[in-house]
Amino acid sequence: IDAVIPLEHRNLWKKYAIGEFQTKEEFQGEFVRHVETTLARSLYNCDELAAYQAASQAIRDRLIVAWNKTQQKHTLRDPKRIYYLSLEFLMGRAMDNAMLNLNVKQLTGDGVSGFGFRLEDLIEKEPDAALGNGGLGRLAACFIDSLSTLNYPGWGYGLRYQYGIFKQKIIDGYQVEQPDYWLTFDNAWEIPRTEIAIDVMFYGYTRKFTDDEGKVHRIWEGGDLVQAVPYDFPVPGYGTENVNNLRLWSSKPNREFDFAKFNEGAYDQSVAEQQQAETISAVLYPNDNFYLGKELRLKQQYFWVAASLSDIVRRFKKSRRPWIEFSDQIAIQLNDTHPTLAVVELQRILVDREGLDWDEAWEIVTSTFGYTNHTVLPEALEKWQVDLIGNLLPRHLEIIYDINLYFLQDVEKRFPGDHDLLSRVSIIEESNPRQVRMAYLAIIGSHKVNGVAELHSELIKTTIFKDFVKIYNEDKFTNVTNGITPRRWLHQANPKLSKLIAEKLGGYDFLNNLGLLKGLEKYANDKTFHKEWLEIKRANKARLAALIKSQSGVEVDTNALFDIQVKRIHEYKRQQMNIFSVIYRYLQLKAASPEERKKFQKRVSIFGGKSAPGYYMAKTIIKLINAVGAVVNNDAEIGDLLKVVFIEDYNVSKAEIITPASDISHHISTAGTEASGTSNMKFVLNGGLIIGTVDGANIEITREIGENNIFLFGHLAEDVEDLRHSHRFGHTELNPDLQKVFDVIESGLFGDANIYSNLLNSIGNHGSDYYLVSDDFASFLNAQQQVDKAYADQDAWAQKSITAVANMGFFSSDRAINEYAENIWQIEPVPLDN
Ligand code: 7GP
Repeated sequence: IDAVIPLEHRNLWKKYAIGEFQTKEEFQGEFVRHVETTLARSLYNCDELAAYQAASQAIRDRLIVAWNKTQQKHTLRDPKRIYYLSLEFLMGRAMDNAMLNLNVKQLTGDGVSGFGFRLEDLIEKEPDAALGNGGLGRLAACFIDSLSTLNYPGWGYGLRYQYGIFKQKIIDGYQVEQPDYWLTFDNAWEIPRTEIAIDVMFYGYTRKFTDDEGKVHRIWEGGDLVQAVPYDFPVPGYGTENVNNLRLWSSKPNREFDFAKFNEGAYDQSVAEQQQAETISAVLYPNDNFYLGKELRLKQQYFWVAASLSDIVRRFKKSRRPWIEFSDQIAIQLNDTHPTLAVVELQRILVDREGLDWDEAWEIVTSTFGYTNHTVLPEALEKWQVDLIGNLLPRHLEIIYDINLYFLQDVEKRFPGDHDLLSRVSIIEESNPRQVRMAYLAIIGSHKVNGVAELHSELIKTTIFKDFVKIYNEDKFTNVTNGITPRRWLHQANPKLSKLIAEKLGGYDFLNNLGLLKGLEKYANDKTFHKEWLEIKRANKARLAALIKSQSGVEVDTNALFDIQVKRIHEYKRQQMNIFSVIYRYLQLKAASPEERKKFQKRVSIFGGKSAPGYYMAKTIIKLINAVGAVVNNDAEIGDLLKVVFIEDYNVSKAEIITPASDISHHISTAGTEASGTSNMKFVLNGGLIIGTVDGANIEITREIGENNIFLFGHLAEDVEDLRHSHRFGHTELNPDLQKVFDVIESGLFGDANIYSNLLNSIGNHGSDYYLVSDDFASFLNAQQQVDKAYADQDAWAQKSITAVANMGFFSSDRAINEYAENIWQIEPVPLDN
């Protein structure tokens, strides 16, 4: 490349190249320039928002320089790349993260304070990039952080929703949804790439034609075109100059077909079509662990997959390598089944457009893709109606049929006469209406399938994908236990703890090598260290108490045990069981004499999380939590002994305040239902202990930190089927303590009992109690008692907490990404240039 650019140009360029900020004065100069030129404001009307925007522009400039360098280096070296396809990236805020990763937080703080601003206030001005629902989307965000930090050449591909996950208001105790228009002000953290717009087609028909050599082809034509415009989000690594890219697509009307209508004078129609095109990437579907068969969602999926693959293939073709090298150069990971159409699209590109033979193309496809499953819940598995796909993507449906045909022929050869097996594993479910089973298509189209925690990866092999284990080699199925980035979830969220750990370990290396936390173990019995440790927890609790006060007006005592459950509201996550136990505690307090009461451990029971807008049961649970809070928090007899708060609009930036403040947190899904969980890891990493079921990653956390440092309870996954069966056929009595709780709810203590009757009837009154709330209730109450007892001895508690943190190294997303890189993607880090 250098050879074609004259030396004098190169030198001139070098002379003016932008470097890193060395001093606060350099930053201040850039800050003023951005206020005056980029924002067209001045000293006299630079408010906090403008100051945030100018500061972020200044930092973003530095980020972009590093991003450019990284991309140029990758273009030059042309290493194998990983593309992570995820319909959700729950990024949260960018500025704090960028400052920490570029190591300019101190000088930025000093810089803005020179103009009378506090950096903390500016950070608060940034809206969350909330382009995800929960665990799956936040995992993707942690993963691209690790890809950058570990110098892997990796891009994320997703959608640039104009509306992220809705904002949650609590009105009269109920969840009310408000739109999250996060792009009101210019977003400094994205770079529009209008010059690389890609056409994506929908509808139309397929046509058969025979070429000169007599070969029969099918092509797809006559459809509507929509444009995909990429927006690039630089993703900085920590302790490296490497800055990877997250490319999010935005849908725009296709200019050509628009103008035609416009010319004909069909004015309003052309405008309507414009708006329709923009609808595709307008809004994130707000469901977590739940599949909804809406056409617009299918459009989103294909739009994003088609644009991403076209981009990937274009980049590959620039290298002029033969097709056979495609999977030596490219790995694509499917984050759940949402991008499964990519399997079909790549096959279509290779066969219909590039003229490869079916088998040759299929070999390339299957060695390129890997598929990660994130749930075994049946209601979350995608099954698209055959007719819906056939109408929107007629050629893709043909290809799906062919993939299925060849697959079933193969199965038939290996298991002759097993017709049951054939119908069980067919991609097409012969139901009415017929459906395409996306998970099966993803398995058949990938070379590796993984679950996200050990138990989950075992469960998918023995339940939902059992037949495929028989058909394929067992080692097609593997496990990669989830992880979290210690940069955001320790260093950024809990700067005090991060600093204390750095002091003890002699530096911040643990942020790149979380195993080094092990070095804390020798302080586990050190009483002075306990004091420092608990002091930080206290400070973090005070920070959360202030948030609670400002939001709900409730004052909480930071001496109380902070007991937290924040995550999406879902029956399987069992917030209902938690609030029932809080009611039980309240009843016990009320029944106790004033003397006895004093012996109770003070608690603040903190809940937070969104319900899917159409999820009636989850919404009822939110209402119940708020109603209990209204009664308990205003009971003068109880005072600080028990408070119940629901934190409105739980999101990433609130999680950064909530997580470090926890003494105990709840991860209490019915055994076998939570694939992994990742907030469990965040809480323990921040010195909070957990009360949990033997489910998901709780099991591996226990293995790592020791069973004395976690409060486990409840039935095991292997017992769940039998228990459910017994509910159906036996007559099972409700747990007596739970019955007492139901009785007071039914007495109207928390408002009109009718509001809760469906919730209660799903458990008691011959309800199926599918999530085993009653079966686990006694064991749950017992675990709560153990928590109270343990908390009474603060030194013993600190020892548990420190020991737990010291052993959390395994749960870094760096470890997870290294496992994917080695076992699934076969990619290597690209070393830094010096
Ligand atoms: C979640 C799982 O529920 C959670 O256990 C896991 O930690 C997380 O993925 C990351 O792997 N699943 C979803 O958020 C989800 O919507 C269905 O999965 C597609």
